[in-house]
Amino acid sequence: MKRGKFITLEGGEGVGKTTNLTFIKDYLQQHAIAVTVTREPGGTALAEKIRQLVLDTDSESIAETTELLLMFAARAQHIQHVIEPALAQGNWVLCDRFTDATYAYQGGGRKLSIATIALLEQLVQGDLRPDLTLLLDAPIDIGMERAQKRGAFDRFEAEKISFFTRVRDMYLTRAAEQPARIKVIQANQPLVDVQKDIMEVMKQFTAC
Ligand code: T5A
Repeated sequence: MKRGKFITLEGGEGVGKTTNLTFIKDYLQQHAIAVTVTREPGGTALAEKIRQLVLDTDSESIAETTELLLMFAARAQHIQHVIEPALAQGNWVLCDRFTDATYAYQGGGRKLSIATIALLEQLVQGDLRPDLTLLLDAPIDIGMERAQKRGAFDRFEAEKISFFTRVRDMYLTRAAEQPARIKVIQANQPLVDVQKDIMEVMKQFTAC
């Protein structure tokens, strides 16, 4: 059985990851590719409980290191129970956020050590890395405005603009360092144009 491909969607708050996840899933299915759609933090019953813990605004103040370890704890569970079995079966996995989010939010936003994140990445993932990452990038005010329309803010969305500026900068730095894997999509365009750009990337990727 040929191993599936691992695709992740990344970006700041409200840039359109969830909206475009469905678009990419439909594109892959139209090309007869079996796809498993999932998200982080989350993707298994236990990892979804961890998601609730880290996004909940009512919880006790969460230490930054606790937050980092919870992200990787959820990821370890997700990889073992969902991502690896799906890839091994030949399914493609389409994941709403993965470890680039940890570099961006805990590394960039919270200013935690990148070397520590890299160490945990190695411990939890071994050689597993996304084959393709679509980074939806938009000015912070646009994403926040879209996220606001959707309802009450979670624990991350309640952060300050300076936090999101560091998140965005870290994402863009990683995209500049890994241009073969991370494709930047201008997400401040009308949805139809965002999806045209995504389609171009997907055409090239599925042709390989
Ligand atoms: N996190 C996660 C970490 O800190 N570390 C980690 O390691 C990981 C994995 C998860 C939170 O956890 C943090 C980061 C996050 O803060 P989440 O739900 O994955 O939360 O992330 P959010 O960014 O909060 O997800 P959202 O659902 O808010 O945003 P999306 O999915 O990017 O946006 P979406 O698709 O819901 O769109 C928002 C609105 O905009 C509209 C949509 O219709 C929708 O109404 N829209 C557009 N409008 C106009 N033009 C376009 N081009 C549009 N595209 C979408």
